[in-house]
Amino acid sequence: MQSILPLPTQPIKPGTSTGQNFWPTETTSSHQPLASYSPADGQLIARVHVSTRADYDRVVETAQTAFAEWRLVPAPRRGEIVRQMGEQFRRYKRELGTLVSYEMGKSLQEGLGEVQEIIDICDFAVGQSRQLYGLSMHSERPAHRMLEQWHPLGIVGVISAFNFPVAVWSWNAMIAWVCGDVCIWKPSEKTPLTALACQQIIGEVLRNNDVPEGVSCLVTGGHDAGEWLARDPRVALVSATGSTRMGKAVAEAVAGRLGKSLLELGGNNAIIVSEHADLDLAIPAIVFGAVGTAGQRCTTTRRIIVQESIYDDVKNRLKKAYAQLRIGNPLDESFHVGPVIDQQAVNGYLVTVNEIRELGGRFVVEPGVIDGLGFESGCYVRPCIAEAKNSWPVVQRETFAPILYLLKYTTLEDAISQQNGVPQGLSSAIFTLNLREAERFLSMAGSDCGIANVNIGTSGAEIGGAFGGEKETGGGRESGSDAWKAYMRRQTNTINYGTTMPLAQGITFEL
Ligand code: UN1
Repeated sequence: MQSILPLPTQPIKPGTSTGQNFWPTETTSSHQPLASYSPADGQLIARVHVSTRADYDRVVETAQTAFAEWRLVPAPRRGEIVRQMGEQFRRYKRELGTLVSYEMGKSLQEGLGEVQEIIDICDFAVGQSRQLYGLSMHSERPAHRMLEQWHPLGIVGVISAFNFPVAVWSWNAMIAWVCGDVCIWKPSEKTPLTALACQQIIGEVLRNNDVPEGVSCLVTGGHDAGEWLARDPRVALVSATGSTRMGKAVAEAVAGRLGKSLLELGGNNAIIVSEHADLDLAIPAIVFGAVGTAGQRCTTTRRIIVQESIYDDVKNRLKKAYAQLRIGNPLDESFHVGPVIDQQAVNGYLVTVNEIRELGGRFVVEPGVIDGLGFESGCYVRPCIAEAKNSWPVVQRETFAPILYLLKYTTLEDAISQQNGVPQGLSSAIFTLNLREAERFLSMAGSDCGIANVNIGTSGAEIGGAFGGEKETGGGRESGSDAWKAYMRRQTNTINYGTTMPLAQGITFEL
């Protein structure tokens, strides 16, 4: 397949000459540039400069200066700038979606869907820019007024993962910008080009609106760049998406300086399939949830918990559905499943597959790595299904690959306890037409996850809701609902417009 980008011979060093997309041109770097390979065909797409500590410090200083100005821009005006960004993403949807698909390996449909999430959050953020509401309270003292206001935080560091290389950044950045913050984005070292493309796409809007340079910054590199953000007291909030291991390191570093963090980490998402389920709805939801993005969404369906009376029926239907899956180049729309991100991910898949076998797990749909014509990158794996036990260590952890565990239950109570019986708490679902079962699943005694669905799968959350989960998922909420509050600081104000000085709590203090 032809590469969709010309292959530059030198590492890309985006300049500041275009202004407003701050990434320093000069480098004292002796670091190896990042090489971005496509998992679709194994081709080197480009090499990208890695930020040095000196680069990083200059970015932070520029961002600080920009913040002093940006916070004074009225929020609806900031919203108008984000609206224009949404227009740009509409214009470049196909190009960016294609690059996401090529650099990351998800299907073109899903690449386009990811850009659609950016467009949607831009629209949401525009409305939000006029709704940064604080409450007013009645004071207990006469001629006093109490209210709360929400002020911008400052610099927001956004650490994003390879699997949603652009959408997750936008959930954070668009909301942070209408809130009056400035952003420093550290994209995954596996997908630097999509990040560069986003910076280019919004650059024109920032220039046309005379937005100060430093409102949107990018630093590239591996975990040390992430660590700089986490340890830096100049960075008010670090929003990190990725593995639980990474999240724990970020949380510890940020907490060590009493900064704020917003974490969106691993999931181990289950679907309960009740004997009252409409299987015509359940089967496609399970299959897309398990194999979409080659099992590399944090919301991927990893476990299905099936009522024993319909277990064999569900198993057979899934077997049939998996037999129809077409695996191949993600840019070719006739395929359902593309590659995993790299060899490391293939190894992770194989380690888990071996562990399942060692534990005595039976594969209903066999695993394997695909080779031959069209699969030269070595990153194409077969989505598989294994009969397992919820307590197995391998089932308890998240393997970022298309491996689905089939579990059995007797009572709904047992199903809910298996569903909750993992360290993670991101997404969950039940398929049932029984109202009592559905409501029990959604009740305080039901799913313990940040997302709980009825008759839809675990992935594909809309941007309008708050996104995130509990336990090892990290507890953060981003995107819609009132997630904006994490990007602002709350200030409580009391104003005395009277002629006396009454104290609260009835205290008298006579001089
Ligand atoms: C992620 O995998 O980190 O809910 C984000 C979904 C997508 C976002 C996933 N809207 O599947």
